[in-house]
Amino acid sequence: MNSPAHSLTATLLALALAAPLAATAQSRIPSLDRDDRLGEVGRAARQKAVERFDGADANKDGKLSREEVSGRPYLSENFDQLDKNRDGSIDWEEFIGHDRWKKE
Ligand SMILES: [Ca+2]
Ligand SMILES: [Ca+2]
Repeated sequence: MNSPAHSLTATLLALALAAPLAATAQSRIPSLDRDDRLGEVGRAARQKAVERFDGADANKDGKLSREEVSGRPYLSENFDQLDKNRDGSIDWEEFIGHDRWKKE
């Protein structure tokens, strides 16, 4: 078990390392209103993500509970990491990992 001081250091280090990567990933997300190939790819990817999200959202409340993802290995294994605000469910933005694509 980590001492509190050690885990704080580890957390700060993780944040320092993760932040630039997250910023890079974010800037690579194509804007959906682009009129070119990248916009097209983005729209297709968003559409696929919507289908996967809605397919898992059995009660159609716009978020995925632990139960709803129980048959989906990636989502259930990474549930805690994906649930960034720790409210016990994965919403659309947590599902796609950024906030640049609105669901509809
Ligand atoms: Ca749901
Ligand atoms: Ca959440």
